Amino acid sequence: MIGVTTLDEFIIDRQDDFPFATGDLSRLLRDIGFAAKIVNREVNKAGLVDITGAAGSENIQGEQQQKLDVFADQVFIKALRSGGEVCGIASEENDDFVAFEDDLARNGKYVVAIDPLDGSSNIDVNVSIGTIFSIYRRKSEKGTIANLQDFLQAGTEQVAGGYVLYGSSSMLVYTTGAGVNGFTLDPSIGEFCLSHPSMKTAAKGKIYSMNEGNYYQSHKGIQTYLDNCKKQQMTARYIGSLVADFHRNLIKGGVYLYPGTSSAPNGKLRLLYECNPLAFLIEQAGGKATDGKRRIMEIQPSELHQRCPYFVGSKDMVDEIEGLLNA
Ligand code: AHM
Ligand code: MG
Repeated sequence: MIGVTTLDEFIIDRQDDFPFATGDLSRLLRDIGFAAKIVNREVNKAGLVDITGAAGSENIQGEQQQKLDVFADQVFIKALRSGGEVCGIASEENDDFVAFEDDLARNGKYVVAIDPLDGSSNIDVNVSIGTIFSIYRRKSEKGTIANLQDFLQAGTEQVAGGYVLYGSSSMLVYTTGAGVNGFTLDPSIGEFCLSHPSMKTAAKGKIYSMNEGNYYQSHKGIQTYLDNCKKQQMTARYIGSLVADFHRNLIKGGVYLYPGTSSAPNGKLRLLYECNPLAFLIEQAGGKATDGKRRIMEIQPSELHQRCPYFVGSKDMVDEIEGLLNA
């Protein structure tokens, strides 16, 4: 298309970045882009139809209602199952991973960890929400059924990571380890179009994002950091949707904090499908992600839904937090 690069065109052009690529990863990324458009369509009409009701309840026509996050989960599973590149998917929505057993999918090279619709408390109130995804090469033999070890890989093993933001406009942002690129959905043509090439984040920004309701439950170092932010008249911004908070800070410069608290020492966020993909993106954009002690991407997971404290964003700001936590 003249003057516009669509996500699909961009992915195909970039396939040459991987010398032995067969196109499977490209197809997989395109499947995610396609599923995201379907989820986006439903998110945009969430207030119009009865889809935001509680899962399991019935609407006025006596039809089973589906919560939007359950719907999103099913859309991604369906798109990835039928694509043939993926042998299994771990999702925030399901206690266990889903292994695809049909012949086509068993031969898939990749596994995906995904939070299909993050920001659940914002779904019903028309505030931005997102999808976060992480792609790994499987460890198990092709042709077999995916197993837990395929998913319990450190973030450094990711072949791609990204998110979709369903906001005032919708965007898909991803990395395959060769920089970060952002695409905005043009609803008139139904395509994600390259709008934010080679995204970089500032070494230091003015924004800090934390649920400060947790202030008194947080480590002294975090309290000191927040006090310092206020003394320096920095800007507090917290949407409560990780993707939206992360996206804003990536563009403007800033830091997002979800520390461990006295009642939840590992914080709230999940390593596999929330922390790792965004850590991959921020590092590719020049920033940093840590749990206060360790580089997020080097943590060896032992459980699918493992949580970890999370500090992500502009490098100097994350360094300062790490310093205070370890003083
Ligand atoms: P969810 O997966 O249940 O939606 O929870 C994750 C969300 C993040 O998007 C957000 O940053 C965080 O939880 C907000 O938590 P809190 O309400 O404790 O501030
Ligand atoms: Mg989530």
